[in-house]
Amino acid sequence: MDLDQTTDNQSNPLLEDKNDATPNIGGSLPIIEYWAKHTLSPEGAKLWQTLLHKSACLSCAWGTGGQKGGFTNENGEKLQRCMKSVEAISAEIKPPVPVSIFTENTIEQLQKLTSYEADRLGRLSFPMILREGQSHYDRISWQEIYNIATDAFQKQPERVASYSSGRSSNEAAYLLQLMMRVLGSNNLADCSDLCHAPSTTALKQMFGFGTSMVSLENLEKSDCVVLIGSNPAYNHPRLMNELIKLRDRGGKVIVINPIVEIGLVKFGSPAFPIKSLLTGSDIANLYLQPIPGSDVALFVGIQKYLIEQGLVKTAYLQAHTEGWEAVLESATSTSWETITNTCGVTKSEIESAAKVISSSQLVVFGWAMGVTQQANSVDNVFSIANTALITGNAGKAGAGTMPIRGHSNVQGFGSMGVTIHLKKEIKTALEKLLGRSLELASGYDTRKLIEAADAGKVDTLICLGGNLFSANPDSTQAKRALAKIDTVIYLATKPNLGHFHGLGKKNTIVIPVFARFENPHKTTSESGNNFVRLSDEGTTHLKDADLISEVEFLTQLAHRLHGVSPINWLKLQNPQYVRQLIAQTIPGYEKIAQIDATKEEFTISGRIFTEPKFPTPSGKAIMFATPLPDLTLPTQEDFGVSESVPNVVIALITARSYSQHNTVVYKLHDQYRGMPHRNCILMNHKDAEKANLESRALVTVQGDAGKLENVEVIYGSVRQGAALMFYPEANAIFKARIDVRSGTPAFKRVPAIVYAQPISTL
Ligand SMILES: Nc1nc2c(c(=O)[nH]1)N[C@H]1C(S)=C(S)[C@@H](COP(=O)(O)OP(=O)(O)OC[C@H]3O[C@@H](n4cnc5c(=O)[nH]c(N)nc54)[C@H](O)[C@@H]3O)O[C@H]1N2
Ligand SMILES: Nc1nc2c(c(=O)[nH]1)N[C@H]1C(S)=C(S)[C@@H](COP(=O)(O)OP(=O)(O)OC[C@H]3O[C@@H](n4cnc5c(=O)[nH]c(N)nc54)[C@H](O)[C@@H]3O)O[C@H]1N2
Ligand code: SF4
Ligand SMILES: [Mo]
Repeated sequence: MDLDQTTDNQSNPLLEDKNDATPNIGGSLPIIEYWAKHTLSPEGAKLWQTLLHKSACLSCAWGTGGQKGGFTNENGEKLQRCMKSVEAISAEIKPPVPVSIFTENTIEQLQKLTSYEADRLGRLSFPMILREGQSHYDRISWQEIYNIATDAFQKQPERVASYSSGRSSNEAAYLLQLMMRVLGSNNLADCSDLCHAPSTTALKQMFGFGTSMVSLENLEKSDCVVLIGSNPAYNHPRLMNELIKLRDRGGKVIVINPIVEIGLVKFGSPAFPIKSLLTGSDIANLYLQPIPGSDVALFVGIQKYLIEQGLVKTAYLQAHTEGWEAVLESATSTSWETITNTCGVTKSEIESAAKVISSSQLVVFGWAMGVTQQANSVDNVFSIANTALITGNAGKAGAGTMPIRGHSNVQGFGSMGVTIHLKKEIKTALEKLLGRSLELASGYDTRKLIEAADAGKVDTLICLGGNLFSANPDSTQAKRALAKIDTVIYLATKPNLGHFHGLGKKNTIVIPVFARFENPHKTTSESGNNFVRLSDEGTTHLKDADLISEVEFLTQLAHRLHGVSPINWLKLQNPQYVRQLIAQTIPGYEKIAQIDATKEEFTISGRIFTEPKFPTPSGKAIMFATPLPDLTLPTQEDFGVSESVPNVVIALITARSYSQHNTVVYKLHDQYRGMPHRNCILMNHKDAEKANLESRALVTVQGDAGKLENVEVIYGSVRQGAALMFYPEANAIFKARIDVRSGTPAFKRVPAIVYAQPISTL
């Protein structure tokens, strides 16, 4: 939909299908109401103190805070702190979970809690254990934890594993992988396996490195942003400020998303209180709604139009890329009919997008989970980057490929070597450090870890943050798999459903840790824009609590496992020394060696590309042709649903509501999509009518692993054939279908059947 052709957004045809409960603008007043409510509440003083503390924002990887102060970004711009960061802090400054919650409730009772209820219990404040055959979590001493953990890790290296989530520090991440690798284990599963692994996989092959090539400074030079499968109005709110500024300087925004996300049409940003906050700023010039999972077809279509019109930058391709002929050939030989049938976007809309891209000077291609959580996700990323290269938009300031990363330090985990695909340079550096060669097996990523555990091949698991149980597809399998692991150790700030459902066979230990702004020492983290921030030491509001820093726990455990040579782990309790090791062994991180003295935050060297010379063997970008996906959905029969039941089979998108952070739910409703509670399905009214379903009808949504009942139908601006439900609840109903090259599940295209709730169960 070309929004430049519509003058009045109230009658914007894109919004025709939206329900009455949905506002006409994203962001805006509810943000201010939220700020006011929380900053003026009894927790307000602590909230302000934390917001002003010199530490990196906890929430998303766009990154802000650090040494420049709570509200300033790396370019020195002020007012750069969004409501999501308040939401995240507010969750961490809650009082401790009362001891009685654990003494008075059996594990079965705790299992009845929802994600929302579990988080609202408060902060974890003492270590505890659930032993085999016991009904309650009991407090445990540190001595006993270390005894159990030391025994548990003295197993064959391939039978121990770790999982991590990107909120912990670089220092903790580095220690985790070092401890595991000294053990001889390469089983370093990480939440990025469920997230941007396809971006890393594809970009490494194409450009020789796997992160964004665009800095914030360079983004501010671009005159067009193509935003694919990303909803920054919810998940990276400050990116919205960049889009508003881009529109102000006459640039264009193309949004590619099966759902009309209201904030991507119009967004009211508090960073611009006068011109934007109340009235909203226009965001998308062009809004394309492909069938979920079909982005490759859309991008091949864009390429085909550019070829047909002679708009391909052939000289650039010849000079700076390899494999371009096959990519052009493949787009040429794919028919328009195949392209438009696969993606469900008209040829004229594809042409509009191609015209905007080719007539812009500096185009940034940004994407998130709509692209990566697909069965052909690596091809998705290839097709986007191919388009960037065909138009000469890689390797110059103001243009390029920009995966929009998730957790606030998820990218740092990858840099620190928390991955089963350890870079050769890091391996060599670690070998030098250890004075011996590292024999590393192929290792378990997150899905392989669940499969291996389910097959009884894992004895011990340490989870540095996160919620492995809720984050995975097929909750029944995840629970069963974890229950086959003898010892599961969780390090966490808050209780979550993983601690109640993801239970080990013999021992489940929950260790309470300091949040980023509470650690007794400085830590660092890395944003999606490759900027390293330093967080100062702090204190916790939890009086008399028995918390530990992640760095201390990992070094204590590693010391017990590995002794003092060749690494003196106890010395590494001071993270300054960890930073010295990072500087020696992690490419691009050399400057971290001085950060304690200089406090100088920095952009990692060798990542931001302003010239089309890439770290591949030939110095050229390598292009890959991308086959179109087969998106056939199963039939009613495949789901075993009787023909007499009116139904509709849809491609279900499982995504985030406005108020949740990953598996943790902060508020039950989603005001911007008009969804009043978590058990809703957002559908196109035409699909609902096919199954005789009125708005607000109660339905069953069934996948290949289970069903959710009493789900309320909400009509919304979703393209036909697609629907949306919230994660993690939806993980109960489908099995993992993964992209084989990256291991990432297709969370954004879950085949499901929707039918009216049988009267007897109402
Ligand atoms: N407040 C908040 N911030 C967060 C998070 C959070 O939970 N809450 N999580 C963090 C993390 S770990 C991550 S990974 C990011 C996630 O950030 P996002 O990727 O923005 O989040 P999602 O809600 O999973 O999905 C994004 C969009 O993909 C679209 N989509 C679905 N299928 C397709 C498709 O086939 N093609 C296209 N083009 N689009 C599609 C959906 O309609 C949705 O708008 O956010 C990070 N920031
Ligand atoms: N269906 C579906 N499933 C998905 C997705 C989807 O879009 N759809 N998205 C996937 C994505 S992108 C991701 S990234 C994963 C997220 O999966 P995870 O990263 O595993 O889960 P989170 O919900 O982010 O983890 C939250 C927990 O982290 C702990 N925590 C918070 N801060 C800290 C800290 O500083 N230290 C420690 N040690 N613990 C801390 C708290 O106990 C909190 O309860 O889920 C994936 N699963
Ligand atoms: S955009 Fe992300 S990093 Fe920036 S303040 Fe908001 S949550 Fe924090
Ligand atoms: Mo993520």
